[in-house]
Amino acid sequence: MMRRDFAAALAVAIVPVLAAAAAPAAAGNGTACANLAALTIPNVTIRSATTMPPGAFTPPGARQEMQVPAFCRVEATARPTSDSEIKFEVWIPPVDTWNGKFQGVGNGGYQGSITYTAMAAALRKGYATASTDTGHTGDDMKFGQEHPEKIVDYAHRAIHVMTETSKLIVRDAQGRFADKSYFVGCSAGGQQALSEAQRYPEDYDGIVAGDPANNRIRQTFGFLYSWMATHTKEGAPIFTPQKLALLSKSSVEACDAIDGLKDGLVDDPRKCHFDPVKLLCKNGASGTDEAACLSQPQVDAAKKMYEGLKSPKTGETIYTGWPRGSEGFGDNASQSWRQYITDQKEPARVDFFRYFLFHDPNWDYRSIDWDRDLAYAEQKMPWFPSVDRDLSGFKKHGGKLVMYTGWMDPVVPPQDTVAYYDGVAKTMGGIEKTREFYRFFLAPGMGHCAGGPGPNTFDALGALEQWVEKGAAPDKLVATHSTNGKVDRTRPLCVYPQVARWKGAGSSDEAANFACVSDGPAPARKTTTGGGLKE
Ligand SMILES: [Ca+2]
Repeated sequence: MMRRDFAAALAVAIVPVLAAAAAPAAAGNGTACANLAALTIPNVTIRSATTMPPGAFTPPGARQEMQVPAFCRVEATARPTSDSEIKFEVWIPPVDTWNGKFQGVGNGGYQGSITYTAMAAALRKGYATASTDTGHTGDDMKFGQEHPEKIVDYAHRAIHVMTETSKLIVRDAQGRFADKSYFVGCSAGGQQALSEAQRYPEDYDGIVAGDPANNRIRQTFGFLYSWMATHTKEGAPIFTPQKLALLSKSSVEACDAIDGLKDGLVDDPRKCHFDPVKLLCKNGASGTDEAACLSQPQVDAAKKMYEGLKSPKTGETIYTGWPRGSEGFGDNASQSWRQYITDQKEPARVDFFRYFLFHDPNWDYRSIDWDRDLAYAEQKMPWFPSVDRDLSGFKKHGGKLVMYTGWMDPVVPPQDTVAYYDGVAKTMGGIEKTREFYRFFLAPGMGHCAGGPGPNTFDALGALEQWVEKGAAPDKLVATHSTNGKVDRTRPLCVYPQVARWKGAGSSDEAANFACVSDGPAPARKTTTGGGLKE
């Protein structure tokens, strides 16, 4: 329904734009930057089009400047509905430094702002690039109150409208359409990436989805449950950061060797069943011991966090728990349960319930009925998450999708990302057929989108481009880990469900000494009864 409206809008949009581009300029030439402001695109206002010199650029609202090459900066606002106010920018390199490609970049959290740093990175590599504020300002959710269309803009429409319109603007500026279009995003950007593949399969030729927060309704329920599990009835946090770090350290120590290599990394935390009761403080513990042990409420809270949210009615999992190792593996709040769970004064994203779902700013999270309210949310807002397992539109378009996630992600549990991929494989005719267009890479010891003790820096877009442009599908991504800016470990991230195994000789800090192999009870292959994947 909505998709068809957009197709119609695009058909209308192309006509005047192409006419404008073809008329005064010589064939093959683009429109001068400043003249792009005169473009007429239905439901879009071009606010400015400015030639920017190379050098320092300070994004609106930022304190720090960035270094950028010369580009044409287009600021625009799209209003696909009367309630919409989707701001976006398109940055276009001069035609002689353009790599011929378009890159849409994603957002983080509920971030109502343009992702300038990602745009600058894309521009430096020669891409024309675009980013949107997703239709609202600021990282809180009050914008949704009385503005249902703005929630839809945030959920999936803004990225699509940005993409569709930016392609036209780039075409005008350069005198031709981009050869290939890519989308790159992590976290909320990963959700946007999967949303594009699911809802608007023709927007992009290649998509990178990192640590995708695509199961957004259930993740929000998971945040609420996790907050209640890790706080007292009075709302005091049960864990200190030190206890979270103790849990991470103890989990990894207990499970490091399961994968056959003692390297400080747990290849697959689903195989780790470390019981936090082993850290329970003994009676009469000294002060020193107390720092290295857990109280009973802490043990109980950790167990709930690992187990995740289960339906009180049926016992079935509503949202998976967080993996062992993700509790507190780094000094930053984002490298632990702190940022989204234990440091929060109230459950993270509780405003989803207040402003998006129940339209009641006074809604009390203690009143949650997990089964009833989940059913209501999923029935009322099926367009909010991006959990459609049928990617046949994207496959038919010839699109390629590279997804990655960190096995220590404390924000989006990697088990949920695995479950989504397995679900797609089941829907799309098995894992082999799915791998023809959609590949998944899990990074042991990596946190949310970046960081962590495991190798966590890799070129997913580069691998995707080889696939899209040369037909070379990636079997692995070589990842690096750095300390103080110096690479001290490299390791292949293998295409799921393969894992990296040390060959038994040479340094275990060098990727060349690892092979990608099938591991343990591999997902069920085709059987004579036509089985496919197990859930
Ligand atoms: Ca290990």
